[in-house]
Amino acid sequence: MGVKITATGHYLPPHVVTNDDLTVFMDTSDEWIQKRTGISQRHIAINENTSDLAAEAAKRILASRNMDATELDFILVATMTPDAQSPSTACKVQEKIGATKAFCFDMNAACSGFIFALSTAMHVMQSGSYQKGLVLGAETMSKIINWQDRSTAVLFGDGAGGVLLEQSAQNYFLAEDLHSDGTRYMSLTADEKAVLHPFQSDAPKGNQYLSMDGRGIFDFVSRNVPETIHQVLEKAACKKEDVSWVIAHQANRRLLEVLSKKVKIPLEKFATNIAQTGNTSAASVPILLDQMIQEGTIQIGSGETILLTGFGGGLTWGSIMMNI
Ligand code: 4VN
Repeated sequence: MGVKITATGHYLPPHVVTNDDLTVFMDTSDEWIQKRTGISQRHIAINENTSDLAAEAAKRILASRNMDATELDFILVATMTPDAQSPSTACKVQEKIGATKAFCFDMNAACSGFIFALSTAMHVMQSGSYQKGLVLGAETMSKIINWQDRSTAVLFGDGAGGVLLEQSAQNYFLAEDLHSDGTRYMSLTADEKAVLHPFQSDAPKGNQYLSMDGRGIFDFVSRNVPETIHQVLEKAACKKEDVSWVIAHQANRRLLEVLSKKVKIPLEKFATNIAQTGNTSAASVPILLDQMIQEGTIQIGSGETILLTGFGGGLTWGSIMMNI
């Protein structure tokens, strides 16, 4: 039983915030942000929540395949910024697009969310019980960012992307390698919930904002992500030269340079859109994949080998090798 990606799509909210726009209320500069991160601008959602972005991406995916939402068996949304704890973002997407038959749920693996969700959905489909499903990564990071904190506020943006999975005779997924290290969960926290009941005097107060040990995360990624890339290549019995594109989570351009050097895959094979979108967490990989397909750099059905890799809060990290 095989599974393949048959369509992709993405949606970026129209409001663009440039680095210079940030300097109006924050002590930072376009030069510093570009040099340290590669980011020039990000899209910020105005009057749209995560499910709105995800639903728009979903509509675009279905339109590109000429498929009706009623054909979907499931919708899986990877997000760390859901509209609410309940209902799930995926159920709101279902309502917005009319996917009446689908079962819907969210998954949270922070910036690795799309990789973990794609793996999960692929295995759900390999059971043979489902024909068609959407896997979306969608975030409104702007609502959990502390806009007074220049060390994190300059890094993130909003957006959504995703893929349509369908059953096929051949399996296009070659290998995967997924990891977590919960002992280092403090390295990236966001929207920690307060305990509101009256039975505990020292109840946690919660913290809405994203908080990140940037140096710690950067070092973790530099060490662990080359390893998962090597692992997934080995599991797929592929050579580095077989990889047409590495589509990595867009967290920092300098990090992509570090990864390229360490795994000895040329930087030209590391796709990037961070200059335009910033770090969109779980949405970054599917947004970039769809942009490359739309501009014709990657063609569905070409059989090219693509390596997807994600990493971030949890800590979580992992890779998927696939043919497209
Ligand atoms: C993976 C990474 C990051 C991340 C960490 C640090 C960082 C991005 C710190 C140093 C600073 C420039 C910015 Cl590597 C975030 C996530 C979460 O998605 C995942 N930027 N920086 C500098 O140069 O001073």
